[in-house]
Amino acid sequence: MKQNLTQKILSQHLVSGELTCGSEISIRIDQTLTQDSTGTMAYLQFEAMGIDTVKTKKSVAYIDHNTLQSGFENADDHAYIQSVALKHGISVSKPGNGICHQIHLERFGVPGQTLLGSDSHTPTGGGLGMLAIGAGGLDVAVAMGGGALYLSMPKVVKCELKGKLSKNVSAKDIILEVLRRLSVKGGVGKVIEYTGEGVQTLSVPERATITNMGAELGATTSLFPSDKNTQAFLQAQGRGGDYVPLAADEGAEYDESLSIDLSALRPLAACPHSPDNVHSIQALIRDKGKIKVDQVCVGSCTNASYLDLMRVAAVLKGKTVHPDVSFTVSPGSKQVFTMMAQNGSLADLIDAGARILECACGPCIGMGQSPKTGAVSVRTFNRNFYARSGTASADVYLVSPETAAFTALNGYLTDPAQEKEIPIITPPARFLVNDNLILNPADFKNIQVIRGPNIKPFPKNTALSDTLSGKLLTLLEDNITTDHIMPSDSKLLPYRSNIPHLADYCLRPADPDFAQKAKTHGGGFIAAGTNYGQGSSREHAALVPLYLGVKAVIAKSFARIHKDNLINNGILPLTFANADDYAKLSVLDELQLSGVRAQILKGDTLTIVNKTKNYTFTVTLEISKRLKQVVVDGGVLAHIGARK
Ligand code: MIC
Ligand code: SF4
Repeated sequence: MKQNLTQKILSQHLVSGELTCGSEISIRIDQTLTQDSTGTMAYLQFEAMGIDTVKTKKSVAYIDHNTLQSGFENADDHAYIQSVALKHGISVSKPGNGICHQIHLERFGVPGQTLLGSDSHTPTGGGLGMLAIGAGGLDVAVAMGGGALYLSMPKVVKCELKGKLSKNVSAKDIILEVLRRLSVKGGVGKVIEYTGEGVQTLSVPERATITNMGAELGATTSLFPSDKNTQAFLQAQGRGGDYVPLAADEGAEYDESLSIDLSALRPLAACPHSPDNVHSIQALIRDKGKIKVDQVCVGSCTNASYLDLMRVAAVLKGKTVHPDVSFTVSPGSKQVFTMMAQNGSLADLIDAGARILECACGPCIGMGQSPKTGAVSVRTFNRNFYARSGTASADVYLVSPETAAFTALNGYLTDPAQEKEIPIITPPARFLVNDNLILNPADFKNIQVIRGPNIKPFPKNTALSDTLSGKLLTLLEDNITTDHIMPSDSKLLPYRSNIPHLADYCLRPADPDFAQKAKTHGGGFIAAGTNYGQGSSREHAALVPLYLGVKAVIAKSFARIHKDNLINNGILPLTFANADDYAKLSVLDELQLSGVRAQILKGDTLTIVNKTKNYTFTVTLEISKRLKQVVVDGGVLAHIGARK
């Protein structure tokens, strides 16, 4: 049978199941990655599993998110991660080495292998032809221990790229166009596979920009073939031996398809507050006039490659950033940073007025550089969710590096297609390779795990009760993100290993009184619209509600990673059988489910009694038999314990 590339990689890694859409499969995981803001929890969970050494081909613990050390907390987390990782056979990428996805692409990704990462942008590896998937920390901990990843077989969408990008139009504009067409929920349950002659016009880092931001579609992952450009990239990284050619079979079938004419594409921007609120910059200027800009930030795992930053430097060379713009640059990795220092382009950026930040996530996750009140901030990042910048009143636009560079000079949102052509920058024949900030476990013996006072135990669930009752604590709208559920900024990120501290901030951007209500009523239920839990993979968005006594979330639909995180922690992700029932609910209605365990194990529907309004409604829990047992046991750790 003719296979698409997704099917090929999946069948080579298949442990159980059949590749039919929607059915549960499990796959072998070759590599894992964690980062520090999800890593502490993932390693605490890994330790709880009692496994000595990881069973993967390669596992790397990156420290790249929580790098502002304004108290002891982040440094405590770093020390814990470094020691626990080395002890268990995991390589460590020290702070200063760069952003996990950029480094993994440069130094570790292998075409055709599987990668599971405790970060939603793990699909960046798809730019190299890897099947790279983001997940919660617990799933990654299981994979490190040699366990398979269970997922429901996604639909495979063919995205055919035709032609070639025109002047100053960028790979970022391609993914913004896909987001414009498919929306932030358009990719749920799907893999986006890129094909067509346009693929050959894109280098690996450009492909990685596209697969990275495919996370914003809600997609399981995105995938490019492995071809001559992949080979050139790996050779330039001194890893030519990792190259394998990979492509879909000629005439392979896909579940859905779309096609993009690259030559017709114009520079785009995702407007506040959603990555799919995409408009052409030309149209924005036409409709709104000049949009004055206060801040421009270049960086993040989407757009901080050597090519991206060299283009920005080429625009800024010999010029000065607009007087009203604060302009920051965070290189994606030490490799990028050093190469730009050596070839002088870093000097061009500094000279033009760039505020050079360390190579880390930085402003993308609100680790510093929050803009001023009511600011317009133009960023090359991948998420512009409400309040994520750390300034709730700010308007964040997501654009390409080319758009960002001209905007920084002009002081207003600028269409780069109307500016002079940026000289073509060819990928280097040889990147500068120096892995001295990667610690290898083989070089460290008799490691003691360092647990500073910021490392607190995490909440564990117990077997599901047969009767669940309590108040409906909140009624939320569509597209609630995990940034709403568990906000992150420079003040909160240091407490990622301290769930009791985080609890007070749960859902604050969406419902400021939520934590108080949950505490007053001893827990209860959450109800929401479609695509609940989109965005970050942070398991904290399940662990914190668990700590606050949330028993079930009832939504019109869920985002994949968050739904898995809820199940993994024994919270029921229930879907309204009839979406109209959402509107009948009011906050503080008393809800009750009885005979829950038997209902779950026997079928896919459950009945909820609204005791306040005296009616019943039906919800569904359409998950595999295996997951039903997990949730009934009280989550993955309780499930493993119960079955030992
Ligand atoms: C993000 O971009 O939101 C993060 C921070 O990288 C998260 C992980 C986290 O919340 O720690 C992600 O994308 O999964
Ligand atoms: Fe870091 Fe931002 Fe990428 Fe998340 S999206 S991994 S915070 S750079």
